[in-house]
Amino acid sequence: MENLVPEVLQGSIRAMAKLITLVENEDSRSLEFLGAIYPHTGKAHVLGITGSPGTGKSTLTDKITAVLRQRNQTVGIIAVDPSSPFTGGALLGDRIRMQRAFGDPDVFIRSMATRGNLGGLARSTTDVIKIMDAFGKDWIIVETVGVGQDEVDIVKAADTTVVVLAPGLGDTIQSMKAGVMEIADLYVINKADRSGADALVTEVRIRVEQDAQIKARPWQTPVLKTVAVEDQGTESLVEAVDHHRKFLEESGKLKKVRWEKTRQETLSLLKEEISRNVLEKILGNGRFDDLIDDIIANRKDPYTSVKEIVETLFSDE
Ligand SMILES: Nc1nc2c(ncn2[C@@H]2O[C@H](COP(=O)(O)OP(=O)(O)OP(=O)(O)O)[C@@H](O)[C@H]2O)c(=O)[nH]1
Ligand SMILES: [Mg+2]
Repeated sequence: MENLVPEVLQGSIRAMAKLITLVENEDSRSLEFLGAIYPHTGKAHVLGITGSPGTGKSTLTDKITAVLRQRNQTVGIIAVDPSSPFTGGALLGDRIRMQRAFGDPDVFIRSMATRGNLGGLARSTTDVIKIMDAFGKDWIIVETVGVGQDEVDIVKAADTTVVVLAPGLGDTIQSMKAGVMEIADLYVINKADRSGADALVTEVRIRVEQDAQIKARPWQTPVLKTVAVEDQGTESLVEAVDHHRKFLEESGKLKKVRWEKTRQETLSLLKEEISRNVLEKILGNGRFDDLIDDIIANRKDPYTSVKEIVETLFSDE
């Protein structure tokens, strides 16, 4: 296989797309390529956009992209869709909604659906961010559905996280999981053309203030209103993101955030590598199936057996 790395670094869209496919297919060759592009990463600003289904995340992403393009900034978009792995229906919808961005060679859109577990998706999303970053994208926008604990891992890859809420979707602050307050750098109440938007803004603002009183935070989480379909409030939203980016840089927090991110990424790579190697060793010789027979026949129990396996593993070495 050709070495895709020089081409990606020179800005070949074809090579970038190929490398992303390798990552998605968990092709073993991708690790070597990812290692080689790694020193060229760290320049892009990663913007996470998350929120309940249908709140307007894709529409917002499209409008934000338009604002960034007016500034001549290049954009990579990753639409993560953990909820519908097989249909592709939502992805198609995203594609149509982001149509405008599509004709522009400086906007690269990639949809990603889960194959296995969400942990795997968080890993491959991180890898795709790295590829787009090394390619030279100024901004990388990651859209994820939901703000449950599972998605938090995906969002952790972002420098700035926008949580999108909308009136009339059962989106109340009570419905928000505890983790959401932790990850939101900015709240957007979209569909402000609908009734209930102002009430939702007030509700979220009160909650943000309460939260700020409990934990003294240097960053005041803004709560903004948008009507994405009419492109209202998107300019201010991008300005608020700029503001957050500046805050991260000037307060030295960006360094801390990236250190923590690098730690998490390296740790999850390590876990993956350990479990792959160790399981290969344990499952390779067929004795594991004999053990299951023993467990079923009550000759052994799984708790003691697992402990024994691990002990043997380490005493071997
Ligand atoms: N009234 C109104 N409708 C909007 C607004 N923004 C988006 N919509 C509509 O809401 C629907 C969902 O918008 P999307 O941008 O697809 O929302 P999403 O959050 O990306 O949806 P999923 O990816 O499926 O979770 C679409 O029909 C949009 O046209 C808005 O500000 N006002
Ligand atoms: Mg969407």
